[in-house]
This record gives sequence, C-alpha cells and structure tokens, in this order.
Amino acid sequence: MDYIVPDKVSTVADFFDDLNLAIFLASAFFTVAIVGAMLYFAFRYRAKSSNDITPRIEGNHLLEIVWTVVPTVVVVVIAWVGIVLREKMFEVSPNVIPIYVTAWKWAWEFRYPTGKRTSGQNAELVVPVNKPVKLVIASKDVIHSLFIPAVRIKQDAVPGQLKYMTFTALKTGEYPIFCAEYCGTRHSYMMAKLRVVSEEEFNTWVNTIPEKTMPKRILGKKLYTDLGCNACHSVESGVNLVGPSFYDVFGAQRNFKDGTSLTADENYILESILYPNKRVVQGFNENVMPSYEGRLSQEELMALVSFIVELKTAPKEELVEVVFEKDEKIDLEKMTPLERGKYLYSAKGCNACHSVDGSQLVGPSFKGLHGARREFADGSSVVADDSYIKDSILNPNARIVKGFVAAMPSYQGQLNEDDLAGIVEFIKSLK
Ligand code: HEC
Ligand code: HEC
Ligand SMILES: [Cu+2]
Repeated sequence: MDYIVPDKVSTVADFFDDLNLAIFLASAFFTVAIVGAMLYFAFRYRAKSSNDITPRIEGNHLLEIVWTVVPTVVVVVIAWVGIVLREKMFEVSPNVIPIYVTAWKWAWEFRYPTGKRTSGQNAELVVPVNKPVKLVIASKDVIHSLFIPAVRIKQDAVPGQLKYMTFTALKTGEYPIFCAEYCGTRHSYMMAKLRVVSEEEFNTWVNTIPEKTMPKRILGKKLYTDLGCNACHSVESGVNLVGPSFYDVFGAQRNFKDGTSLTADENYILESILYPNKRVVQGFNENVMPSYEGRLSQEELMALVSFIVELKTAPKEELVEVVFEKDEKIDLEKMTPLERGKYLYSAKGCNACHSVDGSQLVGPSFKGLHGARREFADGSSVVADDSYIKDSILNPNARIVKGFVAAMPSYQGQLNEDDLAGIVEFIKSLK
C-alpha cells in the first residue's frame, strides 16, 4: 500500500488507508466471485447441442435472503466505520491552535492568531508536530476545497459560511495542498504547502511577524467601534446593552426565541453578523440589529469574528487601549458646532442606527428631520425643533417614533450642552 498512496502524516491517515484498503479488497472479492460464478455457469450449463434445453429454475428463498443480508451488513459496517472516521476528522480538542484559512480565485491564505500570515504563491500552512490544529475555512468568492492528501482530509470553503477541519500532524516535512473543487481557469494553480515543523521552530516562526501586520482581532476591535457595534454590544462579562455582551458568546450555549439552541462557534458568530434575524437570542429583540451582509469585506468579517472569539484569551491591555497611527488627537473645542456634531455622529456611533441620506436603519434617518412633524406610537405628535432633538438624545424612550422600537440608548451624562448643540446643528444641515 505504501507505494501507491501518498505520504501519510496524520493521526487519521492509517485509519483512512485501512478503510480504503478494506473497501478495495471487498470490491475485488465480489468482482472475482460474481464474474467467476458467471463465467463458470456460462461454461457449465452451455448448450451442448441444438435440442439441449436449459432447465428453468425459479425462486430460492435461502439464496435470496443470503444475497440481501450479506451485502446489507457489509454496507452498514462500511458506513459506520466511515462515520466514526469523519467524527475523528472534525473532533476539536481543547487548546487547539486556530488557523484562519481564506480561499479565493486563485489562492490560499493562512492566518495565525499572532498576526502571522502567508498567502498566494508563498502560501504555507505551518503546523507544529504532534499538536492538534483547527482550520477555520472561508471563501471570498466561489466554492473551493482545501485538500491535504498527506493528512487524508478535505473540506470545502463555502462563501458566506465557515467550515472547520482539525488534524494532528505526526511527522515533520513538506507536503502539497490542493484545491479539490473546480473553481475556474486557474484552479490547478491553487496550490499551497503544508510544512510540519518542531514545536520550537513553530513558535519562533509564528511570532516573527513583519512589522506592519497586526492580529486580525485588532482590526476587529477597530471595526467594533468604527461600525458602532459598541452601541449595542459591550465587551464586559455580563453587561448587556441593546444586544448581548460579546464577552460571553464564544463557546457558550445560546438559547433562541424559537426554542432551539446551540453552542456558539465561529460560524454562528459570522451568521449573526450577516443574518441577525435568522436566530434571535432569548431576551433580546429581533429586527434591531442591522444586517451587515454585503457591507463588509471577507477580511473585515473575519476580523470581527476573531475579535469576538479571542476576546477572552487576548492580552487584556489590548482591549483597554489600542492606538492606531491614523487616529489624530481630536480637539472638540477647536471645531465649529457643525463640525463637532458631524464628528460626534460617527464617534458616538449614532451612524449605526441613523443614516444621513434618508434611508432607514434601526432608527429614522436624520435627513429632513429638523422642522418635520413627528408622530409617536402613542398617537401624539410634535414638530421636531432643537429642544425635541436634544430631548430625544437624552430621553430616547420618553416618546417612541411611530414605526420604530425602543432600541436607542440614552446619552445622558455622555454629551454636554455644546455636544448637543453641535448635533442639532449637524441634523439641521441635513435638509
Ligand atoms: C442596533 C443595535 C445593534 C447593532 C448596531 C449591532 N448589533 Fe449585534 N445584536 C443586537 C441584538 C439586539 C442582538 C440579539 C438579537 C439577535 O440575536 O438578533 C444581537 C446579536 C448579535 C450576535 C449574537 C450574540 C449572541 O449572544 O449570541 C452577534 C455575534 C452580534 N450581534 C454581532 C454584532 C456585530 C459584529 C456588530 C457590528 C458590526 C453588531 N452586532 C451590531 C443588536 C445590535
Ligand atoms: C442602537 C441604535 C441607536 C443609536 C446608537 C442611536 N439611536 Fe437615535 N434612535 C434610535 C431609534 C430606534 C429611534 C426611534 C425610536 C425612538 O424614538 O426612541 C431613535 C430616535 C432618535 C431621534 C428622534 C428621531 C425622530 O425621527 O424623531 C433622534 C434625534 C436621535 N435618535 C438621535 C440620536 C443621536 C444623536 C445618536 C448618537 C449620539 C443616536 N440617536 C444613537 C436608535 C438609535
Ligand atoms: Cu479553488
């Protein structure tokens, strides 16, 4: 066997090869038995002269039972062994090293929690020997399939979803990786390399990072505030705002309004960002969180997922303060009221729920708001003047605008008079 199968380096490889050999031998046995019997009967009962008539035999219960039961048992055993093997391939052990894999036309990218990354022509999946790794696989465009023959595992990369694959490599060396799903003209160039190294070598490699690349979760943390997720989700344990705290999500059991439940994995987190209303967490409202489908790149989505997944394990100081070179010092006092309002609109995350172009997000658009008549859920109405706008920001739930839910947090204590005046100016300017 070793001469006709590729190198094998994983814990499941022997099991896989044995099953493969067993199926091959069973097929060979039945081929010989069936074709042999056929040839024998053709010879044994051939017509010896033109008036030699073969007897016609009908029905033999014993024979029929035997040839139904035996193959059924054989097929069930093969299926059962296959299921056990499949379970082994996807079994996740604790302390497993996560590696984020992204596929696109036509390259692979491998990213590690430290920020180390390899891709394209130099794509290398580097793993330590004898340590389990978990691949979290995404696709940017069409379906691809990550196939590592030496490890005997294969998993599709499906756009809009995350797929997993786990393995433990047992032997150092270099082995090829292919795309096993026809994905276009340069499909056959979509190759990468699996490099199994010693644990020390792996640790040095994974921590040597060219200066500019940063861990995905840091970009995720930036997006968390840039996109206004922080308006509805805290990162502190047990602190629920409009939505659940991110701290307690990954690996925890989530219970949904429809009575179903699941353990939150990466794929569930991605799904919650793309399709928030597909599963609504118990104790929270549906149709509050906007869908981010089509608004974020694959890279940004993965960054948000790693941010939430690694929240508990990331170095604490990272979460407290992350300084980005781009962020300049902001001096509110030097701004005109209009500039200040515009700045606060995004800095305070109002933009997560209020558009400035007339489109409706979670809350009403700011466009044309000032001076317009507002109708409330309780049937009353008022013309939106400066004091109405200020009051809406400080006591958002005092009056609920018709057609909306009470999703807005109060900004009492977070904005001073000048901030409020600035926001009013900004809203006024949006005619
Ligand atoms: C307007 C408020 C709002 C904003 C903005 C918002 N969310 Fe949510 N989110 C919610 C609510 C409410 C829920 C719970 C209901 C549900 O499951 O849809 C939720 C649920 C989630 C969940 C599932 C949490 C769990 O406990 O299972 C994830 C993950 C999530 N949001 C991620 C995000 C990310 C990432 C962003 C920013 C890109 C974001 N949300 C922006 C309101 C919001
Ligand atoms: C989590 C989502 C969310 C965030 C963040 C948010 N709002 Fe709102 N806001 C709403 C919703 C929903 C309504 C409509 C329901 C209501 O009246 O409370 C609303 C209503 C308003 C209104 C009244 C609008 C009208 O049509 O009469 C104003 C003004 C307003 N918000 C200003 C702000 C400002 C300024 C910020 C940022 C400092 C902000 N909001 C942040 C969700 C949000
Ligand atoms: Cu491909």
